[in-house]
Amino acid sequence: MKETLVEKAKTILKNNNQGGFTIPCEGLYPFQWNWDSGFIAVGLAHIDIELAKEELQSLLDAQWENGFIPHIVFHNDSDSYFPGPDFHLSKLHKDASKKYRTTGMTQPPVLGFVLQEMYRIAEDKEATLKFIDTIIDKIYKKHEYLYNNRDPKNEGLVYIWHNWESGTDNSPIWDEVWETMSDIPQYTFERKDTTHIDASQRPSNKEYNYYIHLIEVAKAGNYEESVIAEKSPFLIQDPLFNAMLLASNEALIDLYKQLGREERISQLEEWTLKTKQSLNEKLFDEELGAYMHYDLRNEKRIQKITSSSYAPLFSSAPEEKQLKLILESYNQKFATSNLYACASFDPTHEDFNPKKYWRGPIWVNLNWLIYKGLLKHNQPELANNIKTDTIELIEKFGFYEYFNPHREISTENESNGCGGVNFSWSAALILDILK
Ligand code: 9YW
Repeated sequence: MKETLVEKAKTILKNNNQGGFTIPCEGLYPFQWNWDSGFIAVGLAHIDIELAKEELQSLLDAQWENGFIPHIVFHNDSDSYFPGPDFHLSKLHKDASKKYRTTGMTQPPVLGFVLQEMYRIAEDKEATLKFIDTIIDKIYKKHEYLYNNRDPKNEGLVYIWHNWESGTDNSPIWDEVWETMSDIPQYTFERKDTTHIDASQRPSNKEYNYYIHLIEVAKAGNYEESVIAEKSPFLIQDPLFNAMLLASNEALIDLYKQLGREERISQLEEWTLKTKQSLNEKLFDEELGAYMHYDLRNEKRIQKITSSSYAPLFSSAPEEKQLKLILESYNQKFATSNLYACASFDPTHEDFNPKKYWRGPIWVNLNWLIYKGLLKHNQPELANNIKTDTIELIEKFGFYEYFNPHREISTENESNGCGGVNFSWSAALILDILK
């Protein structure tokens, strides 16, 4: 059985490879996405480390002059996705890639720890370290960009200005933000995602109108960070995004040490310390036992638990005190016997929807982060549960984009698999989970 899963996963990655980079899902997502490529590189490292290197190189090839690494690289043309390059217009920013059209936003900064994972998996450590030496500074530059431009109060927590930057597009977290945007224009647009996927499993048109508006605000300021910080109605400190930054800082420190290169370590250590402290002091909620999102524009914490709330487990952030509370809330709400782990939104909350994208379904990348995080924090039993659930979901239903967490679903013929099929990071990360 394990062999078949591995073979299937390899075939998906091969089919989604476009020569140098991998698309997340045929038709639905026809370009290169930033954090997808990071997770895909982890899987590719198990198949052929050279493919993993190409994956990262093709993404970094589109890095902007100021260090920014965009969320989508439009290497190719395709009219199966909206909004495409003509809408995003990255050329509005003076430092944008001159080689490729991209978006003007980014995604959770996973690349630092992806390099570390590649090094762990690689057979030829020496050659892999040499490769790392050629690109590590580019990733450092991205971290520098984030800390210098997106942390206006110097708290060690960087903001995101669009829900697409969070990676968790239509999470119920954003509902409160949308409520503050009641006076925005009604845009005319033609969605493509709902031509591929059942609309009931995707965000609504009303939500897309907010997504479009945020990009229009950023474009009006030519994607200049200072204008966005001043004008965007969406300015959030996201626990997943900041946990990825922290874990990547920590990985970069480790890799620079291995490379015998000291010059950037003290800056990375300073950022690491600050981010860790603020995650625990500002974003951790003792009553809910999880890390919260903070709305910087409206100066308030958003009191809802999502799978992003547990992502800091992947970093060194949780101390004994936070860990104890996290395990309590996780066991009480997410790891119950009627559910596969781990739902993307609090299953006990009225906004939970088991089939709607980031409002409840399970995502393999978040499962992988939480699985590794539980191992890091010495919780082998819980880690093993999330591992077996992830394998079972894929084995039973296929390599879907997301899964209904209910173990027993009402109609017999209904599958737990939702969204896109033959999804790249589901394939890539199962290869790592199975090792
Ligand atoms: C979109 C590609 C992306 C992921 C995001 C996920 C979804 C939709 O698909 O975004 O139109 O960008 O939410 O995390 O990177 O797989």
